[in-house]
Formats: sequence, C-alpha cells, structure tokens
Amino acid sequence: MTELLDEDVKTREVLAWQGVHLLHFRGSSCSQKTRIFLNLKGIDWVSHHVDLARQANYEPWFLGINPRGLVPVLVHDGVVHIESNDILAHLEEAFPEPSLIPEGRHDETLRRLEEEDDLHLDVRTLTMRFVIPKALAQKKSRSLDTYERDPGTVGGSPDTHKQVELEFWQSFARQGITDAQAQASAGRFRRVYERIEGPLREQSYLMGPELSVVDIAWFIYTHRLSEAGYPFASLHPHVHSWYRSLLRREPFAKEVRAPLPLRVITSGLHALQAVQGRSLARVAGLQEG
Ligand SMILES: N[C@@H](CCC(=O)N[C@@H](CS)C(=O)NCC(=O)O)C(=O)O
Repeated sequence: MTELLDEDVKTREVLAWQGVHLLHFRGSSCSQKTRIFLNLKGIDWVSHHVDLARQANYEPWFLGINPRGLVPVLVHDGVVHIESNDILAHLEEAFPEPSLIPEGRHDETLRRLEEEDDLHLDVRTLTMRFVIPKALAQKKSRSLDTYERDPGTVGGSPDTHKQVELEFWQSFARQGITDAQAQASAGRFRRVYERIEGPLREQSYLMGPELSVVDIAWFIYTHRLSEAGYPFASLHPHVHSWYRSLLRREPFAKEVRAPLPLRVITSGLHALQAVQGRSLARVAGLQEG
C-alpha cells in the first residue's frame, strides 16, 4: 500500500476538502475503474477533471497532490489517497455496502488487484500503439522536464516509481511502441485471459456468482483491449460474453464511452494499420488455438 505523508502534500488547500473528491481523467483506465466502483456503491463525489491530454498532471498544483503525477487521486475528508487499488480498498472500508469484495476473500481480492496493477504498463503500451496515434499521445519535453525536476516525495522519500514513468515516456518519444513491446504486452494479457476463460464457463463473475471489484478492474482492461482490436470473441469467447454483459449496464458503459472524435481517430488508425498488415492481432500473432 502506497501512503502519502502529510509533508508529501504540497498543495495544502486539498487538506480542507470534506467529503469524497476524485481527481481523474475521463479516458484514463484507472479513473474509469474508480468511477464505476463509486457508481455501484452509490457514493456522492465531487469531480476534479485533470486533463492528461494537456498534461495537467505535470503542473505544480497537481504534483503537489500526487508527486507521482498519476490519476486517479482520492481526497476523502482531507486525506489524500493515491494508487487506484489502494483507493478502492479504502472506499470499500469506508462504504461497506453494497460489498464489492466477496466475504472472507479480502486477501485473495487484493492479490488479484495487484496482478491487475502489474499489467498497467502493458495496457498503456497497447493503448499508445493501437488506440491513440503517437502524435496525440506524446508528452511535450517541457512537461517531462517539469515532472523530472519536481522535488515531490512519496512517504517522505523521492518517488522510485517516477523513473518508470519517465523511462516509458522517454522511450515512447524516441521509438513509439515497438512490435516487440506490443507482442510482449499482448502475450502477458493472453496468458491471464486463458486462465480466466475456464472459470467463466461455469460462473457469472470472475470470483464466483457475485460481481466484485475484480470484475470492474478486468472489465476496464477488456474494454481497452477491445478498442485496441484484441480478438476476444474468437480467442476467449466466455470472457467476451462476460464483458458484453457488463457493457450493457449503464454504470459501466457510461464511464468507458469514448468521445466521438476519439472513436473516429481510432477507426482511422485501425483502417491504416489493417492496410499495412499492422493490426494488434497481426503484430502480436493473436490467432485462435
Ligand atoms: N498504478 C497506478 C497507475 C495510475 C496511472 O498510470 N494512471 C494513468 C492514467 S490510467 C496516468 O495518470 N497517466 C499519466 C499520463 O498519461 O500522463 C494506479 O493504479 O493508480
């Protein structure tokens, strides 16, 4: 669990915020996951949109709240929480009904959320290659410099995760997402989906007969990968049906609906990649069997 100390929060005004406040971005997968969780719990919350497309997450005001420069961030009664899965665990404790962690399976649920978080850079990798064109996704070097130089701390020490973020975006600026990176990321997802396909043959949800936070987390990844062109219907038909049934529910659907201009852009990207034989399925060798 990543916890901020009082001294890590340089934007002091948020410490006076009462109630539930979420700093988030409409198209961010971790923000979508958190918003679906809030919807299902029926929690009232105040929205603070952080425009990642304008790199508002590297502005001093936001870095003073989350020195890691990432959304979502929860401010609950003046306490700042970062890392989406820690945010969900906190909200589950603060708002236990309706429960989204199956009874007696708290540790297993947290482990499954950790496995999901471990694939976060993989979902970003596939997004930046197959959903958003590089010209739109690239960070300005000025923003990255501000981020790199920011002296913010996490838990009172310089943030070790920051280097991972910087390396991702610096590599992306140099070479985009390479075929090898796309293949490795798609392969890691394929292995998990092959594992969860079996249970979904017999049960409605990933942890059994009841919907849980693990379904929310994997719904988000599955949605993003579908947008990227991952062939769920042919490779993992039970995952596909599970995903489609969640997508029919408004608390899920409304959080992941991409704005029309982005849908047009992604369709154009896919049309171009199809002509070049460079779709996700082709690049990552995703065939049936
Ligand atoms: N492990 C973090 C990952 C958060 C993360 O990477 N958020 C992305 C959006 S999904 C972000 O803020 N990216 C910054 C950017 O794109 O500049 C969490 O679960 O909260």
